[in-house]
Amino acid sequence: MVTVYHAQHTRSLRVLWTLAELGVEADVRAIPFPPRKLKPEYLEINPSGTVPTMIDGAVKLTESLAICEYLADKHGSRLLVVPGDAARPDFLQWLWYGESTLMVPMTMRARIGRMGKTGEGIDAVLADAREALSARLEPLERHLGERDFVAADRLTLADIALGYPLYLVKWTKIDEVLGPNVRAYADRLHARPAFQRAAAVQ
Ligand SMILES: N[C@@H](CCC(=O)N[C@@H](CS)C(=O)NCC(=O)O)C(=O)O
Repeated sequence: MVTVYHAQHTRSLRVLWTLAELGVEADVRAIPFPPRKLKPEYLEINPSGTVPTMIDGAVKLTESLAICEYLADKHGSRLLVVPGDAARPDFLQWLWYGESTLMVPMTMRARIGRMGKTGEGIDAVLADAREALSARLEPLERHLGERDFVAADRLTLADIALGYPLYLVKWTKIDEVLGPNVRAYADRLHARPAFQRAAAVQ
């Protein structure tokens, strides 16, 4: 059984969601966030102090999407879109979009928010990050159109990658950045029983 270090509302949610979609059990170890400050022993497991970490025998991974891909691969799942499939370019685009393009402004807001500082400079950075996020959601809004999923007409890891920043948008109450297609898409993803089970793990 794989071990997953998890903190609620962090990217380890993607891993628990993937496991739930796969119907695979894991030994989930909940840790306080941020472990760098609240659980220094965790640095022996993952010196960067980031969450998640997954251990499977001799394999240790600390990138959420690498872990999801490893698990989907291990369990032969259709959450992946394999090379050669016509949907592969869309899959790659949105898989990476979720962690890189969307998470950059989202993380900026989350980190600053967590520091609890206020002031004109802080407000300007938060507003700029929100503006960037709003612009970065526009290509997704257009891509979704009538689609239910971003690639291959089924749930893939690309949706799980995107579903996390969209969850943070709702959790941090900046839903006004969501256009109608992205909002409906996020609601569909977050209504999935597997997502709800994962999000409830504390
Ligand atoms: N790209 C990594 C980022 C991991 C990451 O930064 N996780 C955040 C939580 S969502 C974290 O642990 N931050 C703690 C810190 O930076 O001290 C991934 O996808 O797993």
